[in-house]
This record gives sequence, C-alpha cells and structure tokens, in this order.
Amino acid sequence: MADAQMKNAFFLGLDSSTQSLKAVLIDSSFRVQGETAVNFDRDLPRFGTEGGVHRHADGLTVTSPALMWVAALDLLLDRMRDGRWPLNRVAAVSGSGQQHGSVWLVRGARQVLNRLDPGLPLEKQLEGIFALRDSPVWMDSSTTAECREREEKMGGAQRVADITGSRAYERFTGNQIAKIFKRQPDVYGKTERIALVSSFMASLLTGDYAPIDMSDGSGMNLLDIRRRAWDRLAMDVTSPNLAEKLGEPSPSHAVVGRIHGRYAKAYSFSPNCFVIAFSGDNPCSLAGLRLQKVNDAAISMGTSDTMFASIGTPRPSGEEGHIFVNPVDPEAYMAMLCIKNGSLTREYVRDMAASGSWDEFNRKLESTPPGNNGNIGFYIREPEITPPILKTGVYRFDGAGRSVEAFDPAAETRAVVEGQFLAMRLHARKIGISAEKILATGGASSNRSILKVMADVFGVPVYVAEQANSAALGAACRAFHGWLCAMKGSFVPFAAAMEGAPEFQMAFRPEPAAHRTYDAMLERYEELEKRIPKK
Ligand code: ADP
Ligand code: XUL
Repeated sequence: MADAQMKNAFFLGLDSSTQSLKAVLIDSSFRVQGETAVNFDRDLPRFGTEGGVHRHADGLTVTSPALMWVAALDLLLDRMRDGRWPLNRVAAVSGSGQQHGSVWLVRGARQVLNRLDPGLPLEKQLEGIFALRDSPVWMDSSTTAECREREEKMGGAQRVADITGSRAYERFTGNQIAKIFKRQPDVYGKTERIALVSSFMASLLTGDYAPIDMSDGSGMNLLDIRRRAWDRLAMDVTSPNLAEKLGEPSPSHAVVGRIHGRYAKAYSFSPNCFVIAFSGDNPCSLAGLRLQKVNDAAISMGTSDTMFASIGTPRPSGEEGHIFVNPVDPEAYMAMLCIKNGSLTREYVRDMAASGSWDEFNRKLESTPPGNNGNIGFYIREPEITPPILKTGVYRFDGAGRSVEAFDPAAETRAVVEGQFLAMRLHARKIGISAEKILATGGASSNRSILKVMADVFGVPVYVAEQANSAALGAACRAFHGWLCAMKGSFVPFAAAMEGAPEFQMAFRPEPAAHRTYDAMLERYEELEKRIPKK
C-alpha cells in the first residue's frame, strides 16, 4: 500500500531557525518541488528583532518573542497557499528548530491549541498561551551559575557529560529552566508545558502538546542519552515537578499526531496528513546530508557554525562538544561542536573590511595567500561556546605572535575565515571527529571562496548539496522516513528509505601546499588560543 501511495505523495519540512522560518517541499524521489521562507526581521518588523533575537543589556541574555514564531507560521502557510503548493497531497510534515530554546506554555494552553479556528490568525488565538513571552534561545549565555551548580550536584562536569552527552552548557535548556525557576518562580508555577522550539512548532500543527524528540532532547542536560529517558538526578537538580512539565520524550521518527483540522480547512491539507516529531536543526541537517559514518563530517554555516558526524559508541567529553541521540537511527548517536561566532561574525568583518559586500569580501579573501602571512585573528563578537570564551573582544596576532591592533582589510577577511576553520579542526579532533570528507551546508555554504579555505584547512574534499538549507530538507526527509515507518508498521533503516536520493556535488579538493601551511598554523593557533582572556 505504501508504495502506491508514495508515488503521488509530497513531504514537507519546516525549519524554525534563528533568523527565519523556512519550508521545503519534496516529492517521493526527494526532488525539491517548493521552497519559501519568512525572515523575522524583514517580514515581521513589529517584533523588533535583530537577526531574529533580542539581545539584553547584560550582554548575556538573548531571547526571541515566542509569538513571532506563531505569526511566522501563518505567513509561511499563506505563501505556500498563494504559491499553489499541492498541500492536499502532503502525506507527512516534519520540522527542525533552532536547538535549546524553550517555549513556556500556561495551564490551559492545550485546550486553546485543541480548538484552533481556521477563520482567525494563529497570533490572535494564541497570544494568551505563553507563561513567558520572551523565550530564551541558544545564543543566551546567562546561566553560568546554574551550570556550575548542576556540575557540582551531579558529581562533576565529566559525570554530567557521561549521562547527558555534554557537560553543563549555558544555552542547554535544563540550565535555562533552573534559572527561570529560581528568578521567576511565578512563571515556573503557572507553566503547564515547557516545549523546545522544535516541539512547539509541531504543537502548532497538531493542535496539542507534541513531545520533545530524543535527539533535540539531548540538548538539555536532562536526558540520559543511553537509556533515552529523562535522568532523575539531572531533573531533580533543575526544578521540582519537571517531568510532568516536559512530557515523555519520543523517538525522532515517531508520528506525533495528524495535522489539526484548521490547516485542512484553511490551507487544504489532507486531514490524514501525519506530523512526524520535529527535531533540532543540527540533527535535521545530519538527516538532510545523510551522514552515516564518523569520517563523513558536515560543517553547517548558519547563524552559528557547527560541525558534526554520526557515531556508534558515545564517548562524551567533560570539556567540550556534544553527543546527541541520532535523529534517524535510534541505536546510534551524533557528535557535534558549536561555534557561536559564525555568520554574524563573518558579516561583521564583511561590513568592516569589505563595504558590506560578499563579492568584495571574496575578492579580498582571494587576494591573500593561504596562511595569511602568519596573521591570526580571534573574533569573539558574542560570548563563544567552542572554545568557551565568555569575554567578547577581537584579538589579532602577527606572524611573530605579537598582538596587533588591526590587519589590513584583505588580511582581516582571511583571518576571520581561517580562524573559524582552524578552531573547528582543532576542537573536532578532540571529540573524535576526524573528517575524510566534509559536506558543507547553511547560508554561507553558497560562498565558494569560503569553501575553498575549508577544503585547504581540513585537507579533505568538500561537497555541497544543491539545497543549502539542509535542515529544512532534512526535516522533509524525516517526514518521509517517519511516514514510511508508520506505513510499514516497523522501523525502516534511514539509508534504505533514502535510496535514490540525489548525490552531492564536490566543490573543492584541497591543495596540498596550502594544506601543509595550515598543518603548521594549527599549532600556533592552539598556542595563541590559550592566550585569549576567557572571562
Ligand atoms: P539560520 O538557519 O541560522 O537562520 P542560515 O543557514 O539561513 O541561518 O544562514 C544565514 C546566514 O548566511 C546569514 O547570516 C549570512 O551571513 C550567510 N550568508 C548568506 N549568503 C552568504 C554569502 N554569499 N557568503 C557568506 N555568507 C552568506
Ligand atoms: C547547537 C546550537 C545552534 C542552534 C542554532 O548546539 O546551539 O547550532 O541549534 O542553529
């Protein structure tokens, strides 16, 4: 039955990321049939965000208005309907969300979701359901006290990592929850459900509380990644009665419900359309890039830069990096590191050194030699995650290791790109990812000058997908995978489900001479990194 139905079916993937909400529609041969997006700053200026977020005066707190994500969903659906997407043929939808962010829903929110009206905008119907209007997001780094407390109470950083896959990190949801419980007990008290961005967006579609999936749930410092259940101790050190506020975590390929009747009436979805558990953006990218082996790594360059790979045996580090439950293989894991100073930091250098133009940025970058004549820069515009550098600042060193005030504009462009990839290479090695090939994705992966530096720094070939937004594409592939498992009545290996998907194109092979330069530079980079003030 599945085979006949599959032929005519479409699968929809949404990606609720930091700066935008995107949609990708695929057919059952994995060809992209539609793409659209809502940019939060440009399309919803009434929420007053910059880069999708509000940065608070303390320099550490970063939030996004939860209602903005609600408004964005209606706008995105309107665009799909106006673009005459065949939404009536969508067999399943899934989604991706920026990781770690939390959405706080008041008692009674579930009934409001159940009763969604097709005739009214979502924003009007849902403005009262939030216990907290401003959702903490992954860029927040205000919970250092809660992190230290977690590590102390759970038996040290390594112990926290052994259980949850990561030592305590400021942006991880458990530490954000502990902070809100302590500082805003009234908010905590009136909260019935704490969702992740991913499970919240799924809830909007099902009209009910959708579960947190185990892969995105691994970014909370609360889940026992081996038992795939909330860890009692991790929950107890966070706040009281947390399990009931979180609900049970679900496998990432699970059907979490059917689309609510509102969307059938207003947007002509089939009432049978399945909603497959939404997951984090990095897990969804891993699905979209079909990463199977530890030596097939991906580098995603969105608002944040991340590097990740599938792994079999988890060996979490108490110092850096993360292990998550794998989003497409319930027996496996993924290893990842996250660098906060990604696209927005490249944009800062583009604006400072290349008149705000990527073309000029690329010309300047290409006018300088690999190794940048020994110049190395650290551009910590936001408190950094990898390596942990909470104090912001820009640090530049010349070939003799002397600290300098500025580089010439061309050297500046090369320093930011080389510095980011050297940091990734150094730290990825420490969490057991040693890439033999790299799949590049995210907004900046459309920039070939940047990809060339990536290939030379790592000394491996770099591939790109036709679709730079692998998170939304991965969500669509997961919609297909979850639907197939449901139709067959048992788990189907993801690789088998994805047979026939288009190959990735090689963008660059490394140049051996350039790569040798970077081998030597890596040691200097590591030494200089130690000299940067961390707090
Ligand atoms: P997210 O999913 O985190 O919201 P995206 O993956 O959509 O982010 O990437 C958005 C970023 O892509 C922008 O901040 C921008 O800096 C970057 N970007 C877009 N085009 C280019 C380009 N040609 N060169 C470098 N970066 C680019
Ligand atoms: C991953 C992380 C970011 C967000 C936003 O741990 O914090 O990559 O998922 O993209």
